[in-house]
Amino acid sequence: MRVVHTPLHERHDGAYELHRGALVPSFESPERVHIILQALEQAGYGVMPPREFPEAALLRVHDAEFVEFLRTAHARWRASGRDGSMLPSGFPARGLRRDRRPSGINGAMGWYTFDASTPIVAGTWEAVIAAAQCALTAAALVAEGESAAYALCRPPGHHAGRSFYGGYCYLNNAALAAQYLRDHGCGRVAVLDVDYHHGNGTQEIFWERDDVMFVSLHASPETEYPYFLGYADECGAGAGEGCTLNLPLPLGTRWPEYRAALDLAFEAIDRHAPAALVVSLGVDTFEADPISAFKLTTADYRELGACLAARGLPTVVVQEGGYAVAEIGANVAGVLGAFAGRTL
Ligand code: OKP
Ligand code: ZN
Repeated sequence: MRVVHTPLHERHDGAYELHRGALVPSFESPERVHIILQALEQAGYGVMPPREFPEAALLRVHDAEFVEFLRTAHARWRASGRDGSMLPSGFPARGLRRDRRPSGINGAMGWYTFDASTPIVAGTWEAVIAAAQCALTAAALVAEGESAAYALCRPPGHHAGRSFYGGYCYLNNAALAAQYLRDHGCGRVAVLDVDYHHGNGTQEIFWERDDVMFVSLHASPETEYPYFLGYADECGAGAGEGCTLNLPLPLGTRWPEYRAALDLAFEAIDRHAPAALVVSLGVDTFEADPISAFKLTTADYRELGACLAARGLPTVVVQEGGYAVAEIGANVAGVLGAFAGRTL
């Protein structure tokens, strides 16, 4: 299994985020990828840089004005006399207008994001398009006949929607990979999101589609981020009705219950009969994750990898979250090992 990676992710290094009432150093750090890469290189994986893709590939999933906002946001911020991390301070919640996008950068930021944990710095856009290209490259490898490929994306993507960012995510890498597969001869695609947090962006992007199914295992939004989406009664709409499946799980979930939910996920995926699988791989379900509360162990990630690889579907694995930096390499390598056994 090939690993697609570029050091350009380092250009994105948000200084801090709003977390439980305080500005704290960003959990989503370049070190995460350094440690994953080290573990995969040690395990002997072939690492390759991403190919270049035209902007049209992004616009298959994202709104053009939104992409333009991300591209120019930090320059606008600097032009207004500031520097460093951009964070918003107001959002168009209930009772406020959603039909007028403010012309100023502060209002535009609140318009396009939904939280204050997703900083934009001078190099964010460079890292964001590099991550998108990693995901597209992994999808291209699979479209061209590889049985599996891994995109070591950073920043992650599953909270980003057609025209919004948030949750450390700017462009939706997994959605771009799924759309690329659809556009290059692949039949139906299933996106399976195993990050601790609900993939609200991916759900939004494919909500009304029956050609890309979205299935997510995550901590219940009753208490966990992103709080306002990810309940079991969200099933898709229009042509996509029945093509979204949410399996929210309680705090403290361990492997046996997780595994049972995974079986339900695959029952639904099997009914959809996809030609390929995209896995949004977050390892923030780990017992020592600093912002999460599931209890998976490093050994459990090998089981998870075995469950995913056993489907025998062409698979694009896209990196999402995971903030227990010391163990993130072993946990990701644990999942990928099962695929590598099948494809090396
Ligand atoms: C991104 B991914 C809670 C703040 C939550 C955002 C978490 C984003 C997770 N106080 N901050 O799904 O791993
Ligand atoms: Zn997460």
